[in-house]
Amino acid sequence: MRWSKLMLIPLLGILFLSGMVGVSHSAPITLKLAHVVSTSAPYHIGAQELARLVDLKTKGGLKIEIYPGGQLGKGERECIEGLQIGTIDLVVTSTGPVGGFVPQMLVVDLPFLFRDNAHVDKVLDGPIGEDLLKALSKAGIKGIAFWENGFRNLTNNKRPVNKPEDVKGLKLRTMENEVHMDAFRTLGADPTPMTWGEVYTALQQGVIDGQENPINIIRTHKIYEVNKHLALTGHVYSPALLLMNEKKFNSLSPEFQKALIEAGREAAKYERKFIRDNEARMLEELKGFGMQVTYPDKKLFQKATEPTYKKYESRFGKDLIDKIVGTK
Ligand code: EAX
Repeated sequence: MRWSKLMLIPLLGILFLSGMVGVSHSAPITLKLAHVVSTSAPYHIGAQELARLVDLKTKGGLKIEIYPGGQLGKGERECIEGLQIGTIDLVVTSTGPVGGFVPQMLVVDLPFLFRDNAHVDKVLDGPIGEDLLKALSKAGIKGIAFWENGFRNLTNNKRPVNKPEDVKGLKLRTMENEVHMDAFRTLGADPTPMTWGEVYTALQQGVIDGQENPINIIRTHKIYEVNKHLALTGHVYSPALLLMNEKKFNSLSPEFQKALIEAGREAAKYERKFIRDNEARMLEELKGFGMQVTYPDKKLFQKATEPTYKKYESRFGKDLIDKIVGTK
């Protein structure tokens, strides 16, 4: 009996349907990513780019579902706790609360440690940043990449701030970060640690007088509606982090792990660029919304917060701080 080519078609059909030929498509793995900021904020913009890149690099094998605005945890500390127990897979967070899980991460929150964006990128994308990411493993956390929150500035409802003395007596919300709290105590303020999700209402009700955050957070969370004065102190550079539950990361194939790391670092550049490209526009918009902006002499604030430096030098090691400050 002569096999005609035509007879092959139903045979291939049966083989294909039986899964013996054709491309095998196992179900995609979906990772839950949490952050606490609005969908207009840079963390969200960066997370969307991360999801796009991961999907591309894994040909749809790995998907990221983004849960914005504190849906999976009111504050960043709660999100990191969820990541540790595995209810959340990925978190984008400022380094603020991370020092509570891995104390040496607090070093990056020292006032005036970073000179400018170029200095930030050199340190955080180099061996010092790599070591800090690796240190997160002690807390069951995989540090994928340093993203950006930005240089923090001071807002309040009481008075314009032009010099350190103007901060005396202000009831200021800080992140749950002992270095920030110490710096503001040194300035004579009354620091109150609070998760991000409660800050707007606390300002609205006058429970606190002010808070401090980068321009992009002040703008995208409408802080201008509840705080009149903005002082461009730039008192701390606040890195952000893309974190993952380490067990979950290790359970992925080497190809997916590589794709996630690559995508996380490419999205870092994208997110930082978004912040830096939009900072001037956002500041003008804040002025348009009626914020009274002052430009204090940063050197005076740097001098006034030096005691915090001295206090933590012994904690983090003078050599690490000198290495960061000395990075050109
Ligand atoms: O990470 O809590 C804060 O002030 C953070 O800067 C904000 O949530 C973005």
